[in-house]
Amino acid sequence: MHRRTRTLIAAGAAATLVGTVLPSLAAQSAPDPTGSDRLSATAASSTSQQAAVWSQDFDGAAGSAPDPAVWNLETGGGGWGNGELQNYTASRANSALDGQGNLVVTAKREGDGSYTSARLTTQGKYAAQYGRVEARIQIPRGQGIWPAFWMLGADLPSNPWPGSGEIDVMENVGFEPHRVHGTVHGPGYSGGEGLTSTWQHPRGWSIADDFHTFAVDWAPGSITWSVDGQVYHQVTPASTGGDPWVFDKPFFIVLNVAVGGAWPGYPDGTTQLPQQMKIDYVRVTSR
Ligand SMILES: [Ca+2]
Repeated sequence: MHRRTRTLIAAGAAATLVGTVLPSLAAQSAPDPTGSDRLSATAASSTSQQAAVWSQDFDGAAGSAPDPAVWNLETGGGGWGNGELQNYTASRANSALDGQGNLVVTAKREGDGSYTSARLTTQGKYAAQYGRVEARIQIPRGQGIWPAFWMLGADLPSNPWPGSGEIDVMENVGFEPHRVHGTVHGPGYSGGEGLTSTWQHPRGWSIADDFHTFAVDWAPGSITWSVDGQVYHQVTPASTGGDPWVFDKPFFIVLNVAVGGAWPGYPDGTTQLPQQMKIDYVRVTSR
């Protein structure tokens, strides 16, 4: 979510990473022209062998709060470093269980023209290190809408960002309805210099049309991104160009829907509000 200097370089960055990162993936499936399918099968089979070590399923009464023992609601406005418009609140109008097993984050336009939304973190309450970190989410849609499922180094704030590191499991910007982005940021590769790649819906459909499972498989010295089991991005210490690898330590989880910002741009006449991000579960599993 930290994109202060972000410009539209995702395609170029992704092309660079194809050259530097994906050979290791290709090597695993080189004899098979449908290599991505084989990687998907590998990811799926490994999932069945994993045990849930931490899971948030959001079962509860409609209108109830996400478990305060697990989730902080960060509040306030001020742009959040990215020129964002929303004011994050702790109101059930912006974050609540729906009674059908989902946490719903709602971005709204208020009567005075301002925007409200919610940003949940597990900082100080839960942090993961390694394993599969995944969430099943139906994202919102629309110009200027920026949903994200991501992680920040648990040594914040004593170790300031970007030294603390950031793992963006899933980000979508509304002007790209059929794409999501997976990225890491760290010292020397923050802002627009993040190590990023893009997953595109195989049929070109809007990601927001249905639930999808967004995941990273995180191991010492590697992070691998997938959507619905389809692997599309991997980073290792060799990916940083000599900058420090800061991902062998605990990270806490963040879920939010931003409205506006330098990267997604701003709502326009096509943007329909309110918009909802529905999270069926957030789960961390290990072998
Ligand atoms: Ca659920």
